[in-house]
Amino acid sequence: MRALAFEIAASLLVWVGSASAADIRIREPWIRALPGNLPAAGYFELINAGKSAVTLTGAESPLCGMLMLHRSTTQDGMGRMQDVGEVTVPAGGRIVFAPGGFHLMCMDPKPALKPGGKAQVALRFSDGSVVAAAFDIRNAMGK
Ligand SMILES: [Cu+2]
Repeated sequence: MRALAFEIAASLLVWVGSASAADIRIREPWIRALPGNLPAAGYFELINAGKSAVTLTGAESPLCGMLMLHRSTTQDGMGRMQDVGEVTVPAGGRIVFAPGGFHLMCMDPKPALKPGGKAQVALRFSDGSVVAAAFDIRNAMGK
């Protein structure tokens, strides 16, 4: 009886304490391909339908040499980008990755990153889960 109570308590702990990939939704993912070898910025909406916070810690794509988490800011009228190590989405919350703010930065894009195609992206979270999304590849105008 005592063991059973412990098991119930333990499973409850797991249920409350961990977010799962099933709670994470990616809406309208797209990436802006630029001419030449210029870095391409990826945008989407990250929705956490779960009961605990989730933290995005990184991303990768076969079409990018490296995929980084960036945030654009304006300082003294100058646009800047900074690396952000991670982005936390509160329980039931959402974070919008959009021009002028958070974005994925695709460094060293591969030739296959061309408007009209799709880029497979894996988003990694701090609990070890990975969420895959197919990003629409748009042109410099975002079309
Ligand atoms: Cu950037």
